Amino acid sequence: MVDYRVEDQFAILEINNPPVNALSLHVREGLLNGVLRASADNNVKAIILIGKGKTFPSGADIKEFSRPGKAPWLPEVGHTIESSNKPVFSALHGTALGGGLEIALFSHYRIAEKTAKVGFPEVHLGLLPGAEGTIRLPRLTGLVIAMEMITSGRQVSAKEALKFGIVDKVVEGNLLKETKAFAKSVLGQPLEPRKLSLCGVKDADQVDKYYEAALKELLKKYRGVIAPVSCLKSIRGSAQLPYKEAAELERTLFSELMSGAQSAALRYSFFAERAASRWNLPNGASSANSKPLTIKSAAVIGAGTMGSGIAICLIRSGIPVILVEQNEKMLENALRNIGYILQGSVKLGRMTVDQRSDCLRILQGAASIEKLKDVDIVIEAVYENLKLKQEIFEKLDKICKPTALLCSNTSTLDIDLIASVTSKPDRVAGTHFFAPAYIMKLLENIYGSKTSPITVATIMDLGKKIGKISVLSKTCDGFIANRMNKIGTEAAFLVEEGALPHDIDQVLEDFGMPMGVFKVSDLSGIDIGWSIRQEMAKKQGITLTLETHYVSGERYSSLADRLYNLGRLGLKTGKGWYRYNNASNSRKPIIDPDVTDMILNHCEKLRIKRRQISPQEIIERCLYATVNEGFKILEEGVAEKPEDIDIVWQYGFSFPRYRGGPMFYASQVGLKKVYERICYYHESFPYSKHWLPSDLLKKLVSHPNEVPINLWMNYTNSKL
Ligand code: 3H9
Repeated sequence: MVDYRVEDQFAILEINNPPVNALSLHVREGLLNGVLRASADNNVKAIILIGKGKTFPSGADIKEFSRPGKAPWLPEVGHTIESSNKPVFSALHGTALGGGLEIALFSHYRIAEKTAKVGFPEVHLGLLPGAEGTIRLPRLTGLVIAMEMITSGRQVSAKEALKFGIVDKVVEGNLLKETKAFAKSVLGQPLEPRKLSLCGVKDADQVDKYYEAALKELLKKYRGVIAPVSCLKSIRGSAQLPYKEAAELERTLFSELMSGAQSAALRYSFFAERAASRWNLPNGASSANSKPLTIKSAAVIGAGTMGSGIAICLIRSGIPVILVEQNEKMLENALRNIGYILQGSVKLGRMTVDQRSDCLRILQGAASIEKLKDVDIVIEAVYENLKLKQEIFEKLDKICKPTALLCSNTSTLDIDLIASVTSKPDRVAGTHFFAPAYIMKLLENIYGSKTSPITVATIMDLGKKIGKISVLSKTCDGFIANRMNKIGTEAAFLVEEGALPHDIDQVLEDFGMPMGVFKVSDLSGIDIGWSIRQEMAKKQGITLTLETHYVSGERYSSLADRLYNLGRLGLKTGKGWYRYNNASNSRKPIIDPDVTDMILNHCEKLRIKRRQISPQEIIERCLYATVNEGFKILEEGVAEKPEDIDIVWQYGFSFPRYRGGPMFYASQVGLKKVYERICYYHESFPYSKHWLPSDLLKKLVSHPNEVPINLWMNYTNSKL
């Protein structure tokens, strides 16, 4: 794991632990022993630490954090490096992150290859740099930069690291050779001034001022998240306390974070995100044995908000797009709008003027689908109507080349029904983007019963290429995301029973959702939900009225229909569940007594007895109903693993990452407790079939050993 050799009187300790040279036990042992050996060797004048392969260590081994650890610990290795009687040089390339950067900060000198990046990403794992990174970095950079780098987890370039004083030299070419050359130029110089444990923090007298300012920012930016504040406290300690005491404080704060629920959820999320990109189909095909096709050109059908957003994602990644729209005026508007959106990206510094021009150069509009005969993939993004989509796919089937993939951006419709009108159903799949498509990171890919592994591999690969987090779902009504989301349904019932929309929104926001469900509904438009409900009623041959309380034996709330009838369509009309001050163009929701009156009136008419509803009940009703559906989704194989579900929620619905996702959250509450509450609500609300307990959840609770323990279960703190 650490190869030791001596060359030109340099002991080279080459760290070899692919893929990212994480500082696992054997690496720590190798470094410790290597430094001791080199320090005792009279033929060695200096020691060089370098990473083999693509990077210097990118951190501690995160997998080890969930197991009982073993010495030597990283600080011990670090102090052995610093107290060596020979100068130690860290030669950085790739990503020198977390514990890797800490090792470098224990070294006497740091040389970075031009493309290297350094940083402390621990905060993204709900941690702080726990091997004295919070004590050492401020000694090099001063407090302000250290606070910014550590609380944000930002990676900085070698050039910036040189400017901040983190590295001593940036080199090009052969890193080892350049490090040796640098080392020769400083050999013989005293080591004491190079030991950060002996240095002070130069702007220590300003610490209170910097701390207060940074804290204010953090509390605003990361509501409810613990780690950034702990990072800040530890950095404050570095300036206020003697080195040893500061290191002790850091260790205490690190241990507190490590044993907490937020870090468990964030570490789980790190691996869940990577696990979601791996997939297995029931027929044995998988990401490991299926090769994607190369997509060199694409078409998007429908130039509405979704279609335009999807086109942006593709052209931004260099894939030429034909945007098809029958309505020429709409097409013109869409092309102009795309130009504006990209202009906005230039203003925000996310792309250059030239990159914008390159994007627009590979975008062309077309009024008919006849032009699509050569494209590699078509993504249809028209109105959510099965008949319309089937007509389009029937035409595409005749026009496109036989190898072209035909995809639909449907958010609910059965892919098999869409594929059934084509002669090549193996080439048909769903690519469900989330609005706004050019911002939201999630791509929910859907396979039907005939979709081929190559098609699946290609859309999963395409997601990665266009910078999305792709998750695979089997086709069903609503797929993973929309099928599982019961928050809106339960929230409406809770309002009927006694809560008010702003009470529910407050509880959900306190839980960590960026926006409550009623605010989201106002933002997207009350008419959207109304059309879906009308469509559903039409299909069932039912007429919905404002007094409808049950539909096909299922409880139904007509509260949102009342809003629709009043013309309260949300933000766009200045009124919805809330009121908005449109005169000042404000998007700030204001509680509206008219809505309260409307709700009370509705309850009176339907003779619903209102009662006091606790925040705990709001969370349970909204989330446990969702979790129960999540288990059904697993049971039916719609999602392959709980990680896929949680990643959908993090990236599709902004579920707080520090809670892991609904499935992980449930496991932290305790599955037994969640199951019991689901049973209780099932008894209380027999007319809502989403409370019918999932068989899989029941089995997990009663016979845990029969259910395979997966990654998700490894991370649960409370187990069952
Ligand atoms: C720390 O250092 C604490 C210390 O301060 C104090 C200790 C006392 N450990 O992301 P990729 C795996 S905390 C274990 O796809 P990329 C990853 O799961 C740590 N495994 O590659 C994946 O496995 P698989 C602070 C790790 O090129 C594979 O490597 N450091 C670790 O897109 C490839 O990963 C961090 O938080 C790890 N540390 O990106 C850095 N890192 O193939 C976390 C990666 O089975 N890592 N793996 O799915 C990263 O940010 C990115 O992986 C990196 C490379 C930028 C390095």
